[in-house]
Amino acid sequence: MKKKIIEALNAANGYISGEDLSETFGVSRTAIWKQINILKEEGYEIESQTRKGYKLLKRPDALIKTEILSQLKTQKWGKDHLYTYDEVDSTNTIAKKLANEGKPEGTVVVAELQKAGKGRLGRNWVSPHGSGIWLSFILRPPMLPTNAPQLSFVIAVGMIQALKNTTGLDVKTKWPNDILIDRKKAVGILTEISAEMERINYIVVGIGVNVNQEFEDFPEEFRDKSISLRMANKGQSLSRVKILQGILEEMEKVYNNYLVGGFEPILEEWKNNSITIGEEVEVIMGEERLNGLAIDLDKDGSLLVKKDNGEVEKIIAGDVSLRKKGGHYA
Ligand code: BT5
Repeated sequence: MKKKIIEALNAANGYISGEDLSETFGVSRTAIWKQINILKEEGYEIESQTRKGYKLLKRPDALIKTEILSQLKTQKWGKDHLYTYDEVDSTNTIAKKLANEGKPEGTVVVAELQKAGKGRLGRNWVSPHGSGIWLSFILRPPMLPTNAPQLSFVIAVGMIQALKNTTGLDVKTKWPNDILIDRKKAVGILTEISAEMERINYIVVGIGVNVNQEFEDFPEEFRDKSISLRMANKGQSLSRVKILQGILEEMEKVYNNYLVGGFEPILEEWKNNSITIGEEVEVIMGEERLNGLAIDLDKDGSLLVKKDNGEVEKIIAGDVSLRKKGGHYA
């Protein structure tokens, strides 16, 4: 009902009377008035005038259902199973719980704030209130668990296309699935899997997008390695709702294309947008460190690094830093 009222107010492009709304939706004027009050509490600016009715002045850039669902052009994702929260420990934890309860592919969880946002390998992901997109979704790909690493690339390609479409910024992939702008991290991706030997039960993909933070909002220890879309957009803030919609739409498309068309086109697209290939890199794999030139990706997505002695190493998993005079970038 709230969503319908917002759409009606939006379409009216001026005042619309409580009576018209109540007739259109077949509910009492008091019911309409109650919904309007809830919308105001959610951050919508709505003017009410005794004779004229209601007029929508401003929509909030809040990750709430009414906003996300309005004009969301996915086939399925986020439509029937969308969970929005003001505050959570981690959206991935919630998505895993929902997946264990049997929620379907395309179930989406978003929060305004994460108190214990997770990075890979037990690291943390800083997720302040209202300035980023902290998102997780459930996948149930009909494939062998051994192919699951391919999904990291599918997700990265989906993100690149979504961010290009919605912001026009020059976004790049860093192996395996960071998204960088100006060589700094704008997006982090954490993929968690539940599988048996021959079947994937589910995959939860967690994506953190720094949208409207300013330089000082990042903790000092990784300020020089992090960036928000706003910082890259000459300080102009961006609509998190529009970007989230773009992510869901593009991700659903890229994922479905991958299920039909296979990994090769994904890998091509990843490489076309990569800032890794051709760079001097340092790879950290547990205790081990390796330096060399990133020359290509293997057809399974592994990183091929040519060492100084000319040998080529195939890296299946690890943390890659791009080397630059005087320092390293994460
Ligand atoms: C990642 O880990 O990049 C995966 C981050 C995934 C976050 C999303 S948010 C929604 C979902 N729910 C969750 O709980 N998580 C997912 P990793 O490659 O390990 O990078 C973590 C490192 O990046 C940290 O150790 C910091 O150095 C740095 N970092 C932390 N917060 C950051 C931020 N907001 N922006 C840029 N860098 C950050």
